[in-house]
Amino acid sequence: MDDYKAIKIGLVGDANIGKSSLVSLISKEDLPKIYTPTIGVDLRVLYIEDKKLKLSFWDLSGHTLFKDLVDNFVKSMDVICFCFSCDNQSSYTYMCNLYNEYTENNILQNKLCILLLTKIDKLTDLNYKLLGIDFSREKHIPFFMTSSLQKIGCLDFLNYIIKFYSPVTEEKEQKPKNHNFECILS
Ligand SMILES: Nc1nc2c(ncn2[C@@H]2O[C@H](COP(=O)(O)OP(=O)(O)O)[C@@H](O)[C@H]2O)c(=O)[nH]1
Ligand SMILES: [Mg+2]
Repeated sequence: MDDYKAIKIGLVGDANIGKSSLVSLISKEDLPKIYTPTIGVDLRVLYIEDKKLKLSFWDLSGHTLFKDLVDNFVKSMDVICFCFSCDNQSSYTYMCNLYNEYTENNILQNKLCILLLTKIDKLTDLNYKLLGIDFSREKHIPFFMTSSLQKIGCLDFLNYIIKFYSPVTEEKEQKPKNHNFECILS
C-alpha cells in the first residue's frame, strides 16, 4: 500500500450533529445505537484500490474540552468537512465561527473545504438548506446534504473527494479555492 496517495480528511463541527455516524457509515460500520461522545479524535481508513488512494477520516470531537487538540489536528488535514445539522440551529453558528476562525488563522490555505448538512431525514425547516446553499456560494465550497440514518448523500460526498484527488484532477488539487463550485444537492 506504499504507492497509495494518502489524503487526510477531518470532520469538524458542534457535538451531537452526526459526524461520527457519518464516518462509521463511510467506513461501512454499523451505526452506533447509542450516542457516545468522541473523545478527542477517532480515525478510520479507507483504501480506494482503483484510484490508489488512502483516505483517512479523522473524526474530530466537537466538545469544547478538546478544542485545542482538534485545532492542532485540523492544521495537518488535506480536506476539512465543516458540518452542521438539521436539528440544531446553533450548530450552524458554531460551524460559521469555526470557518471564520480557521480562515483568520490561515489554516484553510491549500485545503479542500466541504460543507455538510447532516441528519436531513429530520429536515422540517427549509431554512437550514438555504443557509447551506448561501454559505457554499459565498465561500465557494461544495455543499452536500447527508443522512447517515437513511444513507443519503454520504456516497456523493465521498465520491466527490475521490474524484478530486484522482490522478486526472491533480491540477485542481493545487488550487482548490480557485474553482467555481456549484452546490451539489442530492
Ligand atoms: N435522525 C438522525 N440521527 C442521526 C443521524 N446521524 C447521527 N444521528 C444521531 O445523532 C446523535 C449524535 O451522533 P454522532 O454521530 O455521535 O454525533 P457527533 O457528536 O457529531 O459525532 C446520535 O444519537 C446518532 O444516532 C442522522 O443522519 N439522522
Ligand atoms: Mg463524535
